[in-house]
Amino acid sequence: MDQTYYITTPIYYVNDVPHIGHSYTTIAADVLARYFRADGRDVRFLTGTDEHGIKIVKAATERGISPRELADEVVVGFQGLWKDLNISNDDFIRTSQARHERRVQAIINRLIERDEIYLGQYEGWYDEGQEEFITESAAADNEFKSAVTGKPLVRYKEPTYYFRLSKWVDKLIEHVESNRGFIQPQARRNEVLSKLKMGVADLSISRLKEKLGGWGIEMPNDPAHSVYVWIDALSNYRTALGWPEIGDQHDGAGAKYWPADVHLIGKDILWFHTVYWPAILMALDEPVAKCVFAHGWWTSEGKKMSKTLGNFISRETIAEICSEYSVDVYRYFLLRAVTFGADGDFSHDALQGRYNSDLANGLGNLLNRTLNMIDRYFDGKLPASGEIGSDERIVQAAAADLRASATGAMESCCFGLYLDKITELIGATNRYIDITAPFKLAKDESQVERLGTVLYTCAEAVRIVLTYLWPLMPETMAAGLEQLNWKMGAEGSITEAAEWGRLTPGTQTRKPEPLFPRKS
Ligand code: ME8
Repeated sequence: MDQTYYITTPIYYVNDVPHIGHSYTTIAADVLARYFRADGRDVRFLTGTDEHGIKIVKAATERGISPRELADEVVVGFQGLWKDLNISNDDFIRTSQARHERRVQAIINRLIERDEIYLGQYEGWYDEGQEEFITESAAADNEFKSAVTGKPLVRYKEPTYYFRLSKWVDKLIEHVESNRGFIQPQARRNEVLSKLKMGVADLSISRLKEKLGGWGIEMPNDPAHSVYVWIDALSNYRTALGWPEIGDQHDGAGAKYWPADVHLIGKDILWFHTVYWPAILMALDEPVAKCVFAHGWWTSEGKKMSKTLGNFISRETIAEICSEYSVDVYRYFLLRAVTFGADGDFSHDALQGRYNSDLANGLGNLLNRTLNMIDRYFDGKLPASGEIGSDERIVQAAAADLRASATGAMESCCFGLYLDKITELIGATNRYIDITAPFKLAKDESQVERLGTVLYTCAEAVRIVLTYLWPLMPETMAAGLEQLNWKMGAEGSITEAAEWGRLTPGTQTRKPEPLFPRKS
């Protein structure tokens, strides 16, 4: 059976419009999904929208429309952005869909059957922007304001159903400690562990339905209550696969793809994914996801994004960036500019700098030089390689190193390492051209075989670079490969295609059309 790969993004709230931050997580997930699909795995890539909760209700009320109308409007923006950005998700879940709502109720019923839920009374603080219950001491530490949005916390006093979270703390600690890869990067793992070791109270998992204007998923045991939005939302990762099976149609994906290989998230929602979600799964006697990877946050032009500051990178701003450069350049920049896991800043200067150095001067130039020389010296027909020596071996070793590291780098979401290996191969090939000086060899007829070896080596190196950059920049890399008369995906998996020597001598290549014209 094919090896599966299940990757998810957070499902995004529909109270506000999509922006660069959402695009970052989704692009990263898309790159992984494309890589593993191209490498022959059976991939399921899920994204979607989180449509319940008090903040959606309030945003809709402010606009004078219903929460459903708001959700229906905003979801179009998210789906449109994913189309703009060439996102290859296999499914898109909305938490207001019946397939999800019925399964969330089935999950709650199972928890009730297992005596994991009891009725109590909540009195305390709530962060409505984050949809999060805040302990008295954490509230006091932050002057009763949200640590994330800075808005005042709200005092709640109401009956609520609790999930016996405290009962699972020891098992959670043990799980995190014995599975080093479960929380990535490592610094986040330590953060979660130390907070867990301070003790965790039971979790309120319902809100009074009347306080949500009736918007939400009804608790199956009590129509006066709605399911707390985070329990509703986290369940999406399994309900989208048709689990639990409740008699309606499903395609067996629930058993096939779970446990997920990666939940990709931003650092803001780490606790929910590494404590609440696995505890619920443990209480259901179900396996937990293999990895939760929390990436950092983007600022814009050096400041936290805000509409009033004018530095908010909305779908429209992303479209402007993509029309000035391209969708692929935007995708590349987000993953190249910062180490995955760290915070980053988006600036037009940094984008232009990266574009010119990595893409126009580095990769674009290498492809142009190679194709130009094949065109000029061999009428566009790829020459055969003669005997190779130590100069060729250096380039081949860089290609072999990239090939050997690629899958592991992607498995651990190390885009930085993956791209470093690509950059090393580009650098090694550009140096190789400087050392072997093919334009000088071309002047000496007795060196025609040597010239062939050099150009074959360059063409192979650049083909392998383009192949590995394809998951990040699918359209531009396919166009570059076409100039080499090579079709992505036609020659087996990405790892197979990246084997040295796959290009057939005699292949007719094209005159180069610059993929990345220099910008000034
Ligand atoms: O939290 N930089 O939804 P959300 C980088 N519905 N990433 C950012 C970002 C920024 N400045 N701002 C947002 C929710 N993100 C819940 C999730 S999952 C079961 C429920 C990204 O719309 C990042 O991935 O607030 C973050 O985790 C997510 O958007 C939060 O999206």
